[in-house]
Amino acid sequence: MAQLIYSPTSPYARKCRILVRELGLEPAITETAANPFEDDDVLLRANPLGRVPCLVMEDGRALTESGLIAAWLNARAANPWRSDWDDRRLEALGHGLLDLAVARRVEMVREPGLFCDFWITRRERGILRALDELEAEMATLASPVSLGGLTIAVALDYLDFRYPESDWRQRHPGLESLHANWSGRASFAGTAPPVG
Ligand SMILES: N[C@@H](CCC(=O)N[C@@H](CS)C(=O)NCC(=O)O)C(=O)O
Repeated sequence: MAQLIYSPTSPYARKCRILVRELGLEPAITETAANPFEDDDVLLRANPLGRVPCLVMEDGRALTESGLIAAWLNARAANPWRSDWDDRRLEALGHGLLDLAVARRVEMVREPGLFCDFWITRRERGILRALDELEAEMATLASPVSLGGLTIAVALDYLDFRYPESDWRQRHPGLESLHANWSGRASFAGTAPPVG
């Protein structure tokens, strides 16, 4: 059995957990929860970077990036998702949106006196540009059920989770529809981060 180490609030890990379910790989993958910020032993033994997700393959070697783990899962599926360059391009853009949203939050969890307005504003501008670009790209998304579509939907749901005041839906009807499509899937609902 391979082992997927995750934390329930990590959107990167959530992408991998959704994929496990969508691709019918549950029988081959066990999931182990670990808190990266408590330096859990199980995580540090597998991943010197101390980050989730981490996938330990059957032979004990570990994969440490969500995109790499997703590609590995897809390669093992009986019915893999189509993943051409255009979809990979959108996957990378969605991943970048997620990186900016996570980085902005990291700025906010500092001691109040240590907030850095420069980085917060820079992340916010990047998030807005990425949302506009992704909205324009929705016409090129071949299917919502793709690595690109999934990554973008996870990033949008992370905005709702960490920034409930965010009005990203207002000027982005295509993204709203992608998010609504994913919200109706059991894999997405079953991996939602805990509230509170
Ligand atoms: N580029 C990585 C990012 C993973 C990541 O930053 N995970 C966060 C949780 S959302 C983490 O484990 N952070 C702990 C730390 O940075 O020390 C990926 O795509 O898997």
